[in-house]
Amino acid sequence: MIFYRLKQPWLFCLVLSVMGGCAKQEHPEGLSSKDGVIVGFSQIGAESAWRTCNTRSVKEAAAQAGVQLLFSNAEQKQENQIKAIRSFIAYQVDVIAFVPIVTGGWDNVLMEAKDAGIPVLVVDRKIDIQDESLYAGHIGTDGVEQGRKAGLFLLEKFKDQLGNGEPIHIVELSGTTGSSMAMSRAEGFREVLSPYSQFQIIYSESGDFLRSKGYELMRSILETGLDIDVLFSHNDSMTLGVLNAMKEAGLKPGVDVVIVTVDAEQAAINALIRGEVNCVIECNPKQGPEIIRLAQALVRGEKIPRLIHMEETVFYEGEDLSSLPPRGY
Ligand code: GYE
Repeated sequence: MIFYRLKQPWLFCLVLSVMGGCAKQEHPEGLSSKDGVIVGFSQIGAESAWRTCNTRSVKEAAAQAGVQLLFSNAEQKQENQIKAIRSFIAYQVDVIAFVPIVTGGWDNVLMEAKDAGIPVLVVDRKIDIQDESLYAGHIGTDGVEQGRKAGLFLLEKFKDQLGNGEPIHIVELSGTTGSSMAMSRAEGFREVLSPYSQFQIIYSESGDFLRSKGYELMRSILETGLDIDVLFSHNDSMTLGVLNAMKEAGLKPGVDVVIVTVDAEQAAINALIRGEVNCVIECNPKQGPEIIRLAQALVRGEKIPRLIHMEETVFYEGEDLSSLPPRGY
């Protein structure tokens, strides 16, 4: 089946709709990346403000660079990502970029991309794969470091209690099960706190990075009467749901329960300023310019770094954030 690189992305959708998993055909005569770079981008969904900002960043960067972006929203399903990647292969894109919703299950489809001679960029989250040559590089954020930062904040916050033997009860709402982000944030958090036996994670459950699940989980936790000193939430969306549940239960979040959250979307910064959360760890979603730059380098046949982490900071309670520019997500 020969698929000519149709210049109209809407035709891609047509291709996508009739596609099974076809191997790429030989480049049709006369078409090459000189005709403009085409990047196939498989995004996991729109589960959080962070994710929608990540998508916007890629789309804006592609438009700015004159790169044609074939965009697929997988709606949180890995099988949709695999289908989209196969369609990008059939469409003969120049580069495939994708956000792996979970770490496993990518070997076969990435082998197909390799066989088709299409370089792959892993974006945001990481993959667990036998043959590392199946992707050119990874650009994202350091989840382990984000977890460490959360732990270090708590060491500072509770420094006067350390040594008095009093347990410090932690509830953890983690991200999507099987995602590198959930596993890495949990790893870094535990790495810092495990030497201090007073810090006890008494409950850990996946809220799937969703606000609705953060609300539901916290509501059911509070109904059990669990004594919570700290909440470590793997993303702001879940935290925003938690805040509603705590207030409904008559609790003062940020006062009755110390809250550490990750992403640093505007709503979380606003909650920090209101004193409803105590520490916001930045996870930078604005990866678009770097992603497009790396894709263009791959099209030029250049090697790219295997791993690029975005610059990130931490926002603490009591900080003067009056000059902080709008977060954009
Ligand atoms: O923290 C969350 C999104 O993979 C870093 O996924 C991303 C995470 C982010 O749903 O808001």
